[in-house]
Amino acid sequence: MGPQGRQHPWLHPWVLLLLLLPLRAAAAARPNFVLVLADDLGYGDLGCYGHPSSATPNLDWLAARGLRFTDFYSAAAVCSPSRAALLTGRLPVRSGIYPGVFDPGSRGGLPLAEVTVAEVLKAQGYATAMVGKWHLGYGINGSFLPVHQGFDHFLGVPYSHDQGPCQNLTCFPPDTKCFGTCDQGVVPLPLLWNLSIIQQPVSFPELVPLYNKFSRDFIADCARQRRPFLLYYASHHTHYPQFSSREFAGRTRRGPFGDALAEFDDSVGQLLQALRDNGLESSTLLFFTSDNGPSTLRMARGGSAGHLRCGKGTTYEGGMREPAMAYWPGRIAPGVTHELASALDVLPTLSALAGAALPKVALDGFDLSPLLFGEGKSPRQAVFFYPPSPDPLHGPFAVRLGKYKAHFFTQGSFHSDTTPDQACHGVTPRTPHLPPLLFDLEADPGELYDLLGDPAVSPELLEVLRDITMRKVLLEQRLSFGDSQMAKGGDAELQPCCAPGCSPKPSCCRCSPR
Ligand code: CSN
Ligand code: MG
Repeated sequence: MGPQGRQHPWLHPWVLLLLLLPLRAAAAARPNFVLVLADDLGYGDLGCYGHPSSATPNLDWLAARGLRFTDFYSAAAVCSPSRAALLTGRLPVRSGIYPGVFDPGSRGGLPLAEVTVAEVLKAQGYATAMVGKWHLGYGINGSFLPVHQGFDHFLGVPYSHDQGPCQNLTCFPPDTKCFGTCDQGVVPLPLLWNLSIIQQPVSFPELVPLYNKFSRDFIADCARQRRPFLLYYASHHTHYPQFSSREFAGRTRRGPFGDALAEFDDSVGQLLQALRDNGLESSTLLFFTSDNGPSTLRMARGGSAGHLRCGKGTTYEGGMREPAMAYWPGRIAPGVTHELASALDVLPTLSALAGAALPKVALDGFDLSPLLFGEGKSPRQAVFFYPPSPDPLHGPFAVRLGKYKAHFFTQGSFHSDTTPDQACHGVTPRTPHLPPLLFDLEADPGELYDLLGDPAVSPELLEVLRDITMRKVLLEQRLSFGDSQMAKGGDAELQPCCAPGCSPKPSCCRCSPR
């Protein structure tokens, strides 16, 4: 042995490198997640889903390089329950997110006992952030806000931007008239940073650039810290009343809806660029979808369900079938899938990819990773369609199994007014169907031709009907409704106000930016 003694063999640089390799592999096995949600964007609204005049170059780019879903469903036809399901992997009736949506002064919210995907990932060491529209409750002192549901950071508005006085929603150009009814007699819309109101009313034409900067900074911070992350970007676009920043107003062929959509699309482009700039594109799964179908009530300023029937608020396809894409270069091959999938599958899928155990509660979602990676079919065989005002007596209004969908009840919704089909409209009450209406969604995606309307029903179709009915009964047997959070009602005192003691309320709740 020489005078300096020999280096311990484990300290040899090559050995160290070999020891570190598995760590790097483990890091690669824990991808980042960017979850992008559009609001009230219909199945037919994007260029890549066939819209003739939308300008969606970034989403179309994603569609060409990622996996595009043709048969992806939200779990509800309105906002709050759809978002609850996306974050928890549970049918919203289980969590009590019914009927309808949360109001600015709602007492209820997504129960804190529910486990969100942010909580699952945070427990795995992920950094978590949410930007945009929450709509899962505010509560006393903001007790239902995202920072209490697993998100380390939140910049956003706690509910829909029509749930405040429209005249304060300074659209761009500034003299743009609001289209549709906004809620009067409630507080102006607040912008929150974690638990603090930093602006009230929100300046919507300046909001999206703030969201994009927040997102870029979060991504860069995580990259610097080499921490895996979840970013949930829930855009207000393309919900009514449409707004957009100066850069986008009046810039598209499709009018205000098209401008709002173009600004949303640009945000997606900025998220992609931020991933690229930080060298994270190949270690990040970006998933995009929408919360529910188009608000056709808003006519040309609402979205489009394409050739699907009806829209928002209904259990027809237009209410709940959504555009969706998964992008992860090098891992997810570009293509189109016709396999069944649901927003309910997001939590189980992300949990599996992060190596996290599933929450020990009844889940309604499946791990889609074999489908994403081209290793197999979707584990999902059925989709259940609960209406915006569900109850245990009526159960799911419709069930899809494979390519067949049976409607046991149908009901119109005012959100789907102005479509040519009166079955979609708010005037059409809940209507039972016995036998159910049965559609072949591959031959007839528009749900126009009831297969059981034909007197000569084949034994095969009767078998399909039996199978669907059995699955419906089985679900109903094992599903219990959570206590309705909306039944807790509201209290004007709970509406977020940046100047709590001010008068006269609610209009005095106004504060300038930081
Ligand atoms: S939603 O839209 O929040 O995107 O579902 O802004 O169902 O009574 C829905 N609603 C206001 C809304 C009210 C909304 C309702
Ligand atoms: Mg919505």
